[in-house]
Amino acid sequence: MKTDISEFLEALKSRTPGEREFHQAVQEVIESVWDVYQKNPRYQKAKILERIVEPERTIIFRVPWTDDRGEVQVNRGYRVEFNSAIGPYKGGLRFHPTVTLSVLKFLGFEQTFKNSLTTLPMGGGKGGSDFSPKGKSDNEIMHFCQSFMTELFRHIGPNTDVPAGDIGVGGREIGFLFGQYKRLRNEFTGVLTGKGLGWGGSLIRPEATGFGAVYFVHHMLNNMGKELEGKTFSVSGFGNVAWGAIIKINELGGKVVTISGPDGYIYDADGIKGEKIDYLLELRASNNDVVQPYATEFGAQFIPGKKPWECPVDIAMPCAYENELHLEDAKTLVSNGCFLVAETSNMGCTADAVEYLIEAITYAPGKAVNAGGVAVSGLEMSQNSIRMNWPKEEVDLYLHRIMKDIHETCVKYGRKGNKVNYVVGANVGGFVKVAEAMLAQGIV
Ligand code: 2IT
Repeated sequence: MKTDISEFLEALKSRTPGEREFHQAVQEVIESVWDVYQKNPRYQKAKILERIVEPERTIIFRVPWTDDRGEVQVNRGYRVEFNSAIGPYKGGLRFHPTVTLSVLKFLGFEQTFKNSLTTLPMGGGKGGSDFSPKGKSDNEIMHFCQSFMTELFRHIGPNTDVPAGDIGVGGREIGFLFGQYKRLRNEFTGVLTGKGLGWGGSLIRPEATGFGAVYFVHHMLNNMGKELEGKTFSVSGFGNVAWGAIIKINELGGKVVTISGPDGYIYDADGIKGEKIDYLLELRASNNDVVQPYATEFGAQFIPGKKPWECPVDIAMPCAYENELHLEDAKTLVSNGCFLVAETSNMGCTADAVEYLIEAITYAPGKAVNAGGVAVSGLEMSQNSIRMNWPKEEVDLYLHRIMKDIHETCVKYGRKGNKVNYVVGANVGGFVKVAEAMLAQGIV
């Protein structure tokens, strides 16, 4: 069996040389679904796996713009329309200097299974640019967004492809992108999610990824006969996802002692709570991408150049970037008493860290844990379609129900003795629905 998997992966690698992140994401899914695939000749005959790893369409384009000094800048824009078997392509846009085709293919591939898990009708896609918002003025960000949309608008639409935010793309960027789309199309539609509340956005969308992740952790803990209350958490990052998670952990009686940035991490023994949480929004809006100022503001410890995984906690939630938690970090966490890692960033743990964590403690992958973000994007699409805004309580209820359903799906497909393998559960659960839809729709 192993040889077949490695043959498949070798073939993929030779067709997509150098796409390291994409290979990593595919390998994890293929290893999880291989048994199901082997037992299902219908899937094999229709070459579901061969087709599912090939994006339906990849768009790459030039994004020229002029900075505040009048100098011409050139970035590269992308949209990877990965899979539309169960709905329009759906997934975020990432603006960050590390963006490459490989990164967006891994994200679009993951998004396909994540969106399937949400139970909502959304296909998978991802896009973005190597543009760095760091140190840019609002005016420069607007000009960049307008130029980016001047090409992207012809490829997307409310029933075709619905982008949203990701790293470097928040409410401000979605506003600029939406404005330009509307101007070019002369159409006010739900083509993007994460919009402002007064113009088609959904309540809870900014908090949704973090809230959903904590709901998921709550169900994991319940399944182990444990409670969230009184547990200590380490969180990485300080952006939208970390912020939402920290709010909800506090609400449910947990304590968060770390956040991090590219410059190092903060250790706050008293817990990140109250006005300290609001301060994260200020940090993010400053466009500086550093966490050190938090230490000065609140007299907490700042540990430069390090990641927060060396702190003793009960639960770790990586909320920043792919491959931010390595095998050594995982071992340190476990030896300091950590019993649960809920990956909240997309592919936040390296493959060897995942392998270790599954055996050593309880681990759940990003595509299950962080699906609340795109789930509420799906709810924003529903509200736009019926031209309604649901109250906060209603959106939150849906979100909680969806996260509970995803947890149940993981348990259904991933139960192994008295443990749950959440990687197998999430991958198989997400895969089967997409595979069945692809089968029903013929060779397309
Ligand atoms: O990784 C993700 O799921 C997102 N960035 C959110 C995507 C979305 O369409 O809301």
